[in-house]
Amino acid sequence: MMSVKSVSKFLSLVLRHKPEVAGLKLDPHGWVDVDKLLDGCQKLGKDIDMAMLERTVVENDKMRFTFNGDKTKIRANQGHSVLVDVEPEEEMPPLYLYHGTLERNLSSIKERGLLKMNRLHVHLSLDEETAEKVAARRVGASLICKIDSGAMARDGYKFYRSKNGVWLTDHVPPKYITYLKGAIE
Ligand code: HQG
Repeated sequence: MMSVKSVSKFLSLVLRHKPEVAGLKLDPHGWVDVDKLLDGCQKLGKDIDMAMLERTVVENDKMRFTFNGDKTKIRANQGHSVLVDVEPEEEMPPLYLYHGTLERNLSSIKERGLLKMNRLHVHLSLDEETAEKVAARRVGASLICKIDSGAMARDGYKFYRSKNGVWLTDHVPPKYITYLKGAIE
């Protein structure tokens, strides 16, 4: 029996980045049919049934996935590299947001700001602690960027909030960033 965590990892791969590994295509809003997903999992020898999908949606630590109303479709709430519109709400951000990264990215971020890289948005955290956790996913000294999101909003930059509360934007230019940890001038 797979753990909720390993099912979540596999769903992140399929529902955000590589639906083709399970023989699937995301619809324009990122949904896939639950039946087709379960079929695809079976074909890959993954022991995932509807009960396990339900547990993964409910118990997932970051609420990464959502069912539609009658649970015939499922999608990831954010984090995609596949071009879909999961309809995050445009919202006024708090005065500051945070982004956890590695110190080795400092000079590039100072030059170019925060870029989306492979994903559809730059992902920002509500607090420093969450940003630390994001940074800690990778090996190396961490760097926390403090974003003057209030100033960005006043300057016309748009912010979105995903269904699971992650703040998203398209680009953070260097002038809105201060560096809280690991910053070496
Ligand atoms: C970095 C996880 C050099 C950026 C997390 C990051 C998050 C630059 C990496 C979510 C740069 C991209 C997203 C620049 C950005 N020069 N490096 N100019 N601009 N970068 O994984 O924010 O568990 O696409 O700092 O918790 O790390 O998957 O983004 O290090 O919420 O749900 O380029 O993924 O959530 O990496 O993570 P990623 P991220 P889940």
